[in-house]
Amino acid sequence: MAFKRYRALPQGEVTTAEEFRAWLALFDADGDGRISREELQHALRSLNVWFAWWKARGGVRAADANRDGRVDGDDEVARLFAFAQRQLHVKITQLGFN
Ligand SMILES: [Ca+2]
Repeated sequence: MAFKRYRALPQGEVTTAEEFRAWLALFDADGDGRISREELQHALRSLNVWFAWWKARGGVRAADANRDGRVDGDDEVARLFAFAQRQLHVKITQLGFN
């Protein structure tokens, strides 16, 4: 598997939807510009989030407004960002650290 681990941002902080989007893009393994449940699961695992599979499923459900199974576009990314802040019990400033 070609998936690599990244340190997402120089300061390791994600405070805006744009930074969140840039961080998410690091996990877009197939490069299609959309985040699948599997890709989100990798992203959450990199943060040592517990129950990454379950939370990735919840995150895609919460964010996927048009129900195509992927998180894409400004609106859906913003919804996922809101979900991450609300539900993941991960301080958003920890995003980007491995
Ligand atoms: Ca979608």
